[in-house]
Amino acid sequence: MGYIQYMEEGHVATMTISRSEALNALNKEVLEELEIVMDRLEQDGKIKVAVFTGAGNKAFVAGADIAAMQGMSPVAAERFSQQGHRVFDRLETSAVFTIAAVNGFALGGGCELAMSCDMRVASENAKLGIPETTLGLIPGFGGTQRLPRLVGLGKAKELLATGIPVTAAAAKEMGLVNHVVKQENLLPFCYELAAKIVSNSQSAVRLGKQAMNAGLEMDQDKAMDYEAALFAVAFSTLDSEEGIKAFLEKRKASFQ
Ligand code: CO8
Repeated sequence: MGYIQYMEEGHVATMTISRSEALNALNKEVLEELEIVMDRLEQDGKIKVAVFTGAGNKAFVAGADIAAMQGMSPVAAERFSQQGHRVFDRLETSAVFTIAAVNGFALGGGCELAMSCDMRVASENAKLGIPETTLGLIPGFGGTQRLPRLVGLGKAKELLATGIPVTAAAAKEMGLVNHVVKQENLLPFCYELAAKIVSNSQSAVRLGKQAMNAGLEMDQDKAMDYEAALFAVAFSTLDSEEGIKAFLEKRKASFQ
């Protein structure tokens, strides 16, 4: 892996995107590497939580690589956009729970990467935004869809049309990030959350995530039916048997 530093400890993997010459901007190769890493994680089955961050203390990911986009044909641009969709959809729907540790600029494709993770924790110095309109572009890695779902249409349109990034504190206020912490606490804080998630039933976390992701795309009646169906699946697992039994026996559950 040339651009992604991979580290794992127990059931938690950390992926650090590292292209210091371009503030960790995403090119085709970085996206390919992300896809390969996700393949490995999911096949292996050991990793339950994946933390994504950027190398250094200035940028998470400063966007898609603008230099690499120069001179692209519209067809190549569409393919690049589709590659981003494939990889980011993968993060969003993965059996592995994903956390973005936003350690600095998360702009354009970087903000879109963060939004495709299940949750986001930002350091105090982080700035998030979708400045594509300043380049004559629109977000192309899912941002026009994920941002309004996270922060509401009005705020999303403001960020799109002005292109002005927001501070970590403002991002938290609008629901774009879940938590803001000091930079030195960013990874430790994410690992604390990860440890809590790892201690719960992995199948339940996965099914709950699936119900939320898919349910948001349905009308509410259908989404309720879908929830009931997945509830039945959760109910049929050994984890649910163990979780209920452990509660009644006043002991800590030991999940698979
Ligand atoms: N792509 C390529 N290189 C970049 C990028 C980027 N997104 N961001 C920064 N760099 C490079 C700079 O060119 C510079 O390189 P060099 O040292 O060789 O001149 C180096 O990183 C350091 O950057 P700066 O000197 O600019 O650092 P500053 O501290 O002055 O500024 C900023 C930091 C504010 C983050 C600034 O670098 C910036 O504005 N970057 C671009 C942010 C941006 O516009 N991002 C959106 C890109 S478009 C996008 O993401 C679309 C996604 C969908 C694509 C769909 C497919 C077609």
